[in-house]
Amino acid sequence: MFNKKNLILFFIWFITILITLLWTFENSDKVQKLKDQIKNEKTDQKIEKVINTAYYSLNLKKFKIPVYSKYGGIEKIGEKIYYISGDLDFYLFQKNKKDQYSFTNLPIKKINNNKDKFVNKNKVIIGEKAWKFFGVKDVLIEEFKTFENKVLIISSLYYEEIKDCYNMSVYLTEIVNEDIFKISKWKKIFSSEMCLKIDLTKKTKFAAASSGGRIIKFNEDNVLLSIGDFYADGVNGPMLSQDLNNDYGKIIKININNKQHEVFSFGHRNPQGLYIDKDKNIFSSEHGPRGGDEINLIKKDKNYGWPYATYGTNYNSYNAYSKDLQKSNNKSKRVWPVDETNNTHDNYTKPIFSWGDTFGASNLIVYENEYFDKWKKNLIVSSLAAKKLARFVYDYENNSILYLENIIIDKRIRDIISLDNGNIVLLTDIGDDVADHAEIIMISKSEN
Ligand SMILES: [Ca+2]
Repeated sequence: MFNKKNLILFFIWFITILITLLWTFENSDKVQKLKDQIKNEKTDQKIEKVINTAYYSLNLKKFKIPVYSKYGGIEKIGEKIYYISGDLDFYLFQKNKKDQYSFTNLPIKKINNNKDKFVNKNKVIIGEKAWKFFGVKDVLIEEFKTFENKVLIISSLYYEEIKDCYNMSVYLTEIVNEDIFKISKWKKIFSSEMCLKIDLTKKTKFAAASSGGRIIKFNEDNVLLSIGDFYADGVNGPMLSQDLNNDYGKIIKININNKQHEVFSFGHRNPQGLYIDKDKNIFSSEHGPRGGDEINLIKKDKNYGWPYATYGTNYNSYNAYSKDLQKSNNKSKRVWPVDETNNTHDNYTKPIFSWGDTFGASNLIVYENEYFDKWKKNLIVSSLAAKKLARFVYDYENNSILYLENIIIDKRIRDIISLDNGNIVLLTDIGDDVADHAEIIMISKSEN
Protein backbone atom coordinates (compact mmCIF):
# COMPACT_ATOMS: atom_id res chain seq x y z
CA MET A 1 0.00 0.00 0.00
CA PHE A 2 1.07 3.63 -0.44
CA ASN A 3 2.71 5.01 2.60
CA LYS A 4 3.33 8.72 2.94
CA LYS A 5 6.86 8.61 1.51
CA ASN A 6 5.80 6.68 -1.58
CA LEU A 7 2.93 9.04 -2.13
CA ILE A 8 5.26 12.04 -2.11
CA LEU A 9 7.61 10.28 -4.55
CA PHE A 10 4.71 9.42 -6.82
CA PHE A 11 3.53 13.03 -6.70
CA ILE A 12 7.00 14.33 -7.65
CA TRP A 13 7.19 11.81 -10.50
CA PHE A 14 3.73 12.80 -11.73
CA ILE A 15 4.52 16.55 -11.66
CA THR A 16 7.83 15.98 -13.48
CA ILE A 17 6.06 14.06 -16.25
CA LEU A 18 3.38 16.75 -16.48
CA ILE A 19 5.95 19.57 -16.74
CA THR A 20 7.94 17.64 -19.38
CA LEU A 21 4.79 17.01 -21.43
CA LEU A 22 3.70 20.64 -21.20
CA TRP A 23 7.22 21.94 -22.07
CA THR A 24 7.51 19.56 -25.02
CA PHE A 25 4.10 20.64 -26.27
CA GLU A 26 4.88 24.35 -25.87
CA ASN A 27 8.38 24.08 -27.37
CA SER A 28 7.91 21.56 -30.14
CA ASP A 29 10.32 23.41 -32.46
CA LYS A 30 13.01 23.48 -29.77
CA VAL A 31 12.52 19.76 -29.21
CA GLN A 32 12.87 19.10 -32.93
CA LYS A 33 16.11 21.10 -32.95
CA LEU A 34 17.47 19.08 -30.05
CA LYS A 35 16.50 15.85 -31.79
CA ASP A 36 18.25 16.99 -34.98
CA GLN A 37 21.31 17.95 -32.99
CA ILE A 38 21.50 14.54 -31.33
CA LYS A 39 20.94 12.84 -34.69
CA ASN A 40 23.73 14.89 -36.30
CA GLU A 41 26.11 14.16 -33.49
CA LYS A 42 25.44 10.47 -33.83
CA THR A 43 25.69 10.24 -37.57
CA ASP A 44 28.15 12.95 -38.49
CA GLN A 45 30.63 13.23 -35.68
CA LYS A 46 32.84 10.64 -37.22
CA ILE A 47 32.23 8.80 -40.43
CA GLU A 48 34.84 6.45 -41.77
CA LYS A 49 35.17 5.58 -45.41
CA VAL A 50 37.75 3.64 -47.39
CA ILE A 51 38.59 4.74 -50.92
CA ASN A 52 40.98 3.19 -53.36
CA THR A 53 43.73 4.96 -55.25
CA ALA A 54 46.45 3.68 -57.55
CA TYR A 55 49.01 2.94 -54.83
CA TYR A 56 47.09 3.12 -51.56
CA SER A 57 43.75 2.37 -49.99
CA LEU A 58 42.89 5.46 -48.01
CA ASN A 59 40.98 5.71 -44.78
CA LEU A 60 38.92 8.90 -44.57
CA LYS A 61 37.64 10.00 -41.17
CA LYS A 62 35.18 12.88 -41.24
CA PHE A 63 34.52 15.23 -38.34
CA LYS A 64 31.86 17.91 -38.39
CA ILE A 65 33.06 21.37 -37.41
CA PRO A 66 31.08 22.87 -34.49
CA VAL A 67 30.16 26.10 -36.29
CA TYR A 68 28.44 26.86 -39.60
CA SER A 69 30.85 29.18 -41.37
CA LYS A 70 32.24 29.54 -44.89
CA TYR A 71 35.93 30.01 -45.81
CA GLY A 72 38.48 30.16 -42.98
CA GLY A 73 41.31 27.65 -42.98
CA ILE A 74 43.29 24.96 -41.20
CA GLU A 75 46.85 24.95 -39.89
CA LYS A 76 48.95 22.62 -37.77
CA ILE A 77 51.59 22.43 -35.11
CA GLY A 78 53.00 18.89 -35.36
CA GLU A 79 49.88 16.74 -35.19
CA LYS A 80 47.64 19.38 -33.61
CA ILE A 81 45.21 20.95 -36.06
CA TYR A 82 43.93 24.50 -35.75
CA TYR A 83 40.78 25.66 -37.48
CA ILE A 84 39.70 29.26 -37.90
CA SER A 85 36.23 29.89 -39.29
CA GLY A 86 35.34 32.66 -41.71
CA ASP A 87 33.79 34.39 -38.69
CA LEU A 88 36.93 34.22 -36.53
CA ASP A 89 35.94 31.29 -34.31
CA PHE A 90 39.14 29.47 -33.40
CA TYR A 91 39.37 25.77 -32.54
CA LEU A 92 41.99 23.21 -31.66
CA PHE A 93 41.30 19.74 -33.07
CA GLN A 94 43.34 16.91 -31.60
CA LYS A 95 43.23 13.47 -30.03
CA ASN A 96 42.19 13.36 -26.38
CA LYS A 97 43.37 10.90 -23.71
CA LYS A 98 40.86 8.31 -24.96
CA ASP A 99 42.51 8.51 -28.41
CA GLN A 100 39.44 10.22 -29.85
CA TYR A 101 39.50 13.44 -31.85
CA SER A 102 37.61 16.42 -30.50
CA PHE A 103 37.32 20.17 -31.01
CA THR A 104 38.26 22.61 -28.25
CA ASN A 105 37.17 26.21 -28.60
CA LEU A 106 40.09 28.60 -28.09
CA PRO A 107 38.63 31.91 -26.95
CA ILE A 108 41.33 34.19 -28.37
CA LYS A 109 40.63 37.85 -28.94
CA LYS A 110 39.06 38.39 -32.35
CA ILE A 111 40.39 40.95 -34.78
CA ASN A 112 38.01 43.72 -35.62
CA ASN A 113 37.27 43.35 -39.34
CA ASN A 114 33.86 45.09 -39.14
CA LYS A 115 32.08 42.16 -40.74
CA ASP A 116 28.74 42.89 -39.05
CA LYS A 117 28.87 46.51 -40.18
CA PHE A 118 29.65 45.44 -43.75
CA VAL A 119 26.83 42.92 -43.84
CA ASN A 120 24.29 45.30 -42.29
CA LYS A 121 25.17 48.10 -44.67
CA ASN A 122 25.32 46.04 -47.85
CA LYS A 123 22.95 43.11 -47.50
CA VAL A 124 20.15 45.11 -49.12
CA ILE A 125 22.19 45.19 -52.35
CA ILE A 126 24.18 41.96 -52.11
CA GLY A 127 21.58 39.83 -50.38
CA GLU A 128 21.60 37.76 -47.22
CA LYS A 129 24.54 35.68 -48.44
CA ALA A 130 26.94 38.63 -48.04
CA TRP A 131 28.13 37.18 -44.72
CA LYS A 132 29.36 34.01 -46.42
CA PHE A 133 32.04 35.72 -48.46
CA PHE A 134 33.18 38.37 -46.00
CA GLY A 135 35.73 37.25 -43.45
CA VAL A 136 38.79 35.13 -42.79
CA LYS A 137 40.45 33.58 -45.85
CA ASP A 138 43.45 31.77 -44.37
CA VAL A 139 45.53 31.06 -41.29
CA LEU A 140 49.28 30.51 -40.90
CA ILE A 141 51.19 29.34 -37.82
CA GLU A 142 54.96 29.52 -38.29
CA GLU A 143 58.30 30.13 -36.66
CA PHE A 144 60.35 33.13 -37.75
CA LYS A 145 63.83 33.86 -36.46
CA THR A 146 62.84 37.46 -35.82
CA PHE A 147 60.17 36.37 -33.29
CA GLU A 148 60.73 34.65 -29.98
CA ASN A 149 57.48 32.68 -30.18
CA LYS A 150 55.53 31.01 -32.95
CA VAL A 151 53.52 33.50 -34.93
CA LEU A 152 49.82 33.30 -35.85
CA ILE A 153 48.87 35.17 -39.02
CA ILE A 154 45.44 35.47 -40.60
CA SER A 155 44.17 37.09 -43.77
CA SER A 156 40.72 38.62 -43.74
CA LEU A 157 38.60 41.11 -45.57
CA TYR A 158 38.37 44.37 -43.66
CA TYR A 159 35.52 46.88 -43.98
CA GLU A 160 36.30 50.57 -43.79
CA GLU A 161 33.06 51.93 -42.49
CA ILE A 162 33.60 55.64 -43.18
CA LYS A 163 34.62 55.16 -46.80
CA ASP A 164 32.16 52.24 -47.23
CA CYS A 165 34.74 50.03 -48.94
CA TYR A 166 36.74 46.90 -48.16
CA ASN A 167 40.23 45.51 -48.61
CA MET A 168 42.32 42.41 -47.90
CA SER A 169 44.15 42.75 -44.59
CA VAL A 170 46.69 40.62 -42.76
CA TYR A 171 46.99 40.42 -38.99
CA LEU A 172 49.77 39.00 -36.84
CA THR A 173 50.06 37.93 -33.23
CA GLU A 174 52.60 35.91 -31.23
CA ILE A 175 51.57 32.68 -29.51
CA VAL A 176 53.00 33.55 -26.10
CA ASN A 177 51.89 30.29 -24.49
CA GLU A 178 51.10 27.34 -26.75
CA ASP A 179 49.60 25.10 -24.02
CA ILE A 180 46.86 27.54 -23.00
CA PHE A 181 46.99 29.29 -26.38
CA LYS A 182 47.67 32.74 -25.02
CA ILE A 183 48.39 35.30 -27.73
CA SER A 184 49.82 38.81 -27.72
CA LYS A 185 47.98 41.82 -29.12
CA TRP A 186 46.91 41.58 -32.78
CA LYS A 187 48.85 43.82 -35.16
CA LYS A 188 47.67 44.71 -38.65
CA ILE A 189 50.66 44.24 -40.96
CA PHE A 190 49.04 44.71 -44.37
CA SER A 191 46.06 46.25 -46.13
CA SER A 192 45.68 45.92 -49.88
CA GLU A 193 46.10 49.17 -51.75
CA MET A 194 42.88 50.47 -53.30
CA CYS A 195 39.83 50.02 -51.11
CA LEU A 196 37.09 48.28 -53.10
CA LYS A 197 33.48 49.41 -53.33
CA ILE A 198 30.74 46.88 -53.83
CA ASP A 199 29.86 48.47 -57.18
CA LEU A 200 33.39 47.64 -58.46
CA THR A 201 31.91 45.01 -60.77
CA LYS A 202 28.85 45.33 -62.99
CA LYS A 203 26.91 42.57 -61.32
CA THR A 204 25.77 43.17 -57.78
CA LYS A 205 27.13 39.75 -56.87
CA PHE A 206 29.64 40.29 -54.07
CA ALA A 207 33.06 40.07 -55.72
CA ALA A 208 34.77 38.61 -52.66
CA ALA A 209 34.25 35.08 -54.01
CA SER A 210 37.32 35.86 -56.14
CA SER A 211 39.51 37.11 -53.32
CA GLY A 212 42.40 34.65 -52.96
CA GLY A 213 43.87 35.21 -49.51
CA ARG A 214 46.36 32.35 -49.01
CA ILE A 215 49.40 33.11 -46.79
CA ILE A 216 52.69 31.18 -46.67
CA LYS A 217 56.07 31.77 -45.08
CA PHE A 218 58.55 32.96 -47.73
CA ASN A 219 61.68 33.45 -45.58
CA GLU A 220 62.60 34.62 -42.07
CA ASP A 221 61.28 38.14 -42.70
CA ASN A 222 58.55 37.75 -45.28
CA VAL A 223 55.28 36.03 -46.07
CA LEU A 224 53.59 35.71 -49.45
CA LEU A 225 49.91 36.54 -49.76
CA SER A 226 47.78 35.74 -52.81
CA ILE A 227 45.05 38.21 -53.71
CA GLY A 228 42.33 37.64 -56.29
CA ASP A 229 41.02 40.06 -58.88
CA PHE A 230 37.57 40.36 -57.23
CA TYR A 231 36.10 39.81 -60.73
CA ALA A 232 37.58 43.15 -61.85
CA ASP A 233 38.90 41.46 -65.00
CA GLY A 234 38.27 43.96 -67.81
CA VAL A 235 34.97 42.31 -68.68
CA ASN A 236 32.93 42.38 -65.50
CA GLY A 237 34.61 45.55 -64.22
CA PRO A 238 37.90 47.46 -64.50
CA MET A 239 41.05 45.41 -65.14
CA LEU A 240 43.16 45.12 -61.97
CA SER A 241 45.49 42.12 -62.45
CA GLN A 242 47.73 43.78 -65.08
CA ASP A 243 47.95 47.14 -63.27
CA LEU A 244 50.91 47.23 -60.86
CA ASN A 245 49.47 50.21 -58.99
CA ASN A 246 47.08 48.01 -57.02
CA ASP A 247 47.46 44.75 -55.11
CA TYR A 248 44.70 42.72 -56.81
CA GLY A 249 45.31 39.72 -59.04
CA LYS A 250 48.78 39.56 -57.48
CA ILE A 251 50.98 37.58 -55.16
CA ILE A 252 52.34 40.06 -52.63
CA LYS A 253 55.49 39.79 -50.53
CA ILE A 254 54.98 41.29 -47.07
CA ASN A 255 57.75 41.99 -44.57
CA ILE A 256 56.27 41.00 -41.23
CA ASN A 257 58.72 43.18 -39.28
CA ASN A 258 58.60 46.52 -41.05
CA LYS A 259 55.24 45.92 -42.81
CA GLN A 260 56.59 46.92 -46.21
CA HIS A 261 55.21 45.08 -49.17
CA GLU A 262 55.80 44.66 -52.89
CA VAL A 263 54.23 42.87 -55.84
CA PHE A 264 55.93 39.47 -56.22
CA SER A 265 54.04 38.20 -59.30
CA PHE A 266 50.99 39.40 -61.23
CA GLY A 267 48.41 38.52 -63.88
CA HIS A 268 46.52 36.17 -61.53
CA ARG A 269 42.78 35.63 -61.35
CA ASN A 270 41.82 33.96 -58.09
CA PRO A 271 44.93 32.25 -56.70
CA GLN A 272 43.57 30.39 -53.68
CA GLY A 273 46.44 27.92 -53.51
CA LEU A 274 50.01 28.72 -52.47
CA TYR A 275 52.79 26.41 -51.29
CA ILE A 276 56.54 26.69 -50.95
CA ASP A 277 58.43 23.40 -50.81
CA LYS A 278 61.70 22.54 -49.05
CA ASP A 279 63.68 23.42 -52.19
CA LYS A 280 62.00 26.85 -52.29
CA ASN A 281 59.84 26.10 -55.33
CA ILE A 282 56.69 28.19 -55.05
CA PHE A 283 53.54 26.66 -56.49
CA SER A 284 50.18 28.35 -56.82
CA SER A 285 46.79 27.14 -58.02
CA GLU A 286 44.15 29.51 -59.34
CA HIS A 287 40.61 29.50 -60.65
CA GLY A 288 40.10 30.15 -64.36
CA PRO A 289 36.95 31.74 -65.82
CA ARG A 290 35.22 28.59 -67.13
CA GLY A 291 37.74 25.81 -67.33
CA GLY A 292 41.28 27.18 -67.41
CA ASP A 293 42.11 26.63 -63.74
CA GLU A 294 45.89 26.65 -63.45
CA ILE A 295 48.88 25.45 -61.48
CA ASN A 296 51.71 27.93 -61.75
CA LEU A 297 55.34 27.82 -60.68
CA ILE A 298 55.74 31.27 -59.20
CA LYS A 299 58.81 33.32 -60.04
CA LYS A 300 59.44 36.89 -58.97
CA ASP A 301 58.15 39.68 -61.25
CA LYS A 302 56.61 37.27 -63.76
CA ASN A 303 53.30 38.03 -65.48
CA TYR A 304 50.95 35.03 -65.45
CA GLY A 305 48.68 36.51 -68.07
CA TRP A 306 45.22 37.06 -66.61
CA PRO A 307 42.97 38.42 -68.05
CA TYR A 308 44.78 38.67 -71.42
CA ALA A 309 45.81 35.01 -71.48
CA THR A 310 43.88 31.94 -70.38
CA TYR A 311 43.14 28.43 -71.58
CA GLY A 312 39.63 28.90 -70.18
CA THR A 313 36.51 30.09 -71.97
CA ASN A 314 33.92 32.77 -71.34
CA TYR A 315 32.39 32.49 -67.92
CA ASN A 316 28.89 32.32 -69.43
CA SER A 317 29.71 29.37 -71.64
CA TYR A 318 28.78 26.81 -69.01
CA ASN A 319 27.28 24.77 -71.83
CA ALA A 320 30.61 24.72 -73.70
CA TYR A 321 30.55 20.94 -73.83
CA SER A 322 26.87 20.57 -74.69
CA LYS A 323 25.38 19.75 -78.10
CA ASP A 324 23.55 23.03 -77.81
CA LEU A 325 26.68 25.05 -78.42
CA GLN A 326 28.00 22.72 -81.12
CA LYS A 327 24.83 23.39 -83.11
CA SER A 328 24.84 27.08 -82.37
CA ASN A 329 26.67 29.58 -84.55
CA ASN A 330 27.38 31.70 -81.54
CA LYS A 331 31.01 30.68 -81.21
CA SER A 332 31.81 33.92 -79.37
CA LYS A 333 30.35 32.24 -76.33
CA ARG A 334 33.50 30.16 -76.24
CA VAL A 335 35.91 33.07 -76.28
CA TRP A 336 37.08 34.81 -73.17
CA PRO A 337 36.38 38.37 -74.44
CA VAL A 338 39.73 39.98 -73.61
CA ASP A 339 41.93 37.01 -74.52
CA GLU A 340 44.86 38.39 -76.55
CA THR A 341 46.63 35.13 -77.25
CA ASN A 342 44.00 33.06 -79.08
CA ASN A 343 44.05 30.66 -76.12
CA THR A 344 47.80 30.04 -76.49
CA HIS A 345 48.97 31.95 -73.40
CA ASP A 346 51.95 33.07 -75.57
CA ASN A 347 54.04 36.01 -74.35
CA TYR A 348 53.03 35.37 -70.73
CA THR A 349 54.37 32.94 -68.18
CA LYS A 350 52.52 29.73 -68.93
CA PRO A 351 51.00 27.50 -66.29
CA ILE A 352 52.61 24.11 -65.66
CA PHE A 353 49.11 22.66 -65.95
CA SER A 354 45.66 23.93 -66.89
CA TRP A 355 42.32 22.13 -66.66
CA GLY A 356 39.90 22.01 -69.60
CA ASP A 357 36.88 21.03 -67.55
CA THR A 358 35.63 22.68 -64.39
CA PHE A 359 37.89 21.95 -61.43
CA GLY A 360 37.71 24.81 -58.90
CA ALA A 361 41.25 24.72 -57.47
CA SER A 362 41.24 25.69 -53.80
CA ASN A 363 44.68 24.96 -52.31
CA LEU A 364 47.65 22.71 -52.93
CA ILE A 365 50.57 21.05 -51.17
CA VAL A 366 53.79 19.37 -52.19
CA TYR A 367 53.69 16.10 -50.29
CA GLU A 368 57.05 15.96 -48.47
CA ASN A 369 56.57 13.14 -45.95
CA GLU A 370 57.78 9.50 -45.97
CA TYR A 371 54.37 8.16 -44.84
CA PHE A 372 52.81 7.93 -48.33
CA ASP A 373 56.28 7.30 -49.73
CA LYS A 374 55.08 6.78 -53.32
CA TRP A 375 53.58 10.27 -53.24
CA LYS A 376 56.79 11.97 -52.20
CA LYS A 377 57.31 15.38 -53.86
CA ASN A 378 53.97 15.02 -55.70
CA LEU A 379 51.70 18.04 -56.02
CA ILE A 380 48.28 17.47 -54.50
CA VAL A 381 45.67 20.03 -55.51
CA SER A 382 42.26 20.21 -53.79
CA SER A 383 39.11 21.26 -55.62
CA LEU A 384 35.75 22.77 -54.81
CA ALA A 385 33.54 22.11 -57.87
CA ALA A 386 35.12 18.79 -58.89
CA LYS A 387 35.10 17.51 -55.27
CA LYS A 388 38.39 15.70 -55.66
CA LEU A 389 42.13 15.79 -55.13
CA ALA A 390 44.37 15.86 -58.18
CA ARG A 391 47.75 14.21 -57.54
CA PHE A 392 50.48 15.17 -59.98
CA VAL A 393 53.91 13.68 -60.47
CA TYR A 394 56.02 16.68 -61.35
CA ASP A 395 59.38 16.45 -63.10
CA TYR A 396 61.40 19.08 -61.26
CA GLU A 397 64.29 19.00 -63.73
CA ASN A 398 62.23 19.58 -66.84
CA ASN A 399 59.40 21.50 -65.14
CA SER A 400 56.72 19.26 -66.56
CA ILE A 401 53.78 17.21 -65.38
CA LEU A 402 54.26 13.46 -65.93
CA TYR A 403 51.23 11.90 -64.29
CA LEU A 404 47.80 12.82 -62.95
CA GLU A 405 45.58 10.80 -60.64
CA ASN A 406 42.12 12.01 -59.63
CA ILE A 407 41.07 11.01 -56.13
CA ILE A 408 37.34 11.47 -55.61
CA ILE A 409 36.49 12.82 -52.16
CA ASP A 410 32.88 13.77 -53.01
CA LYS A 411 32.98 16.96 -50.94
CA ARG A 412 33.86 20.52 -51.90
CA ILE A 413 37.36 21.01 -50.45
CA ARG A 414 38.58 24.41 -49.18
CA ASP A 415 41.96 23.66 -47.69
CA ILE A 416 44.60 20.92 -47.52
CA ILE A 417 47.56 20.41 -45.17
CA SER A 418 49.78 17.48 -44.23
CA LEU A 419 50.71 16.68 -40.65
CA ASP A 420 54.14 15.74 -39.27
CA ASN A 421 52.98 12.09 -39.14
CA GLY A 422 52.25 12.19 -42.88
CA ASN A 423 48.45 12.14 -42.65
CA ILE A 424 46.70 14.54 -44.98
CA VAL A 425 43.97 16.79 -43.62
CA LEU A 426 41.22 18.48 -45.64
CA LEU A 427 38.80 21.24 -44.74
CA THR A 428 35.55 20.96 -46.68
CA ASP A 429 32.99 23.61 -47.57
CA ILE A 430 29.59 24.20 -45.99
CA GLY A 431 26.36 23.21 -47.73
CA ASP A 432 23.37 25.52 -48.19
CA ASP A 433 21.50 23.96 -45.28
CA VAL A 434 22.62 25.39 -41.94
CA ALA A 435 22.94 21.85 -40.57
CA ASP A 436 25.46 21.07 -43.31
CA HIS A 437 28.64 22.25 -41.56
CA ALA A 438 32.11 22.07 -43.01
CA GLU A 439 34.16 19.02 -42.06
CA ILE A 440 37.70 18.07 -41.21
CA ILE A 441 38.68 14.96 -43.16
CA MET A 442 41.71 12.99 -41.89
CA ILE A 443 43.35 10.83 -44.53
CA SER A 444 45.55 7.93 -43.51
CA LYS A 445 46.43 4.53 -45.01
CA SER A 446 43.67 1.96 -44.73
CA GLU A 447 44.75 -1.24 -43.04
CA ASN A 448 42.36 -3.28 -45.20
CA1 LIG B 1 47.80 32.34 -66.35
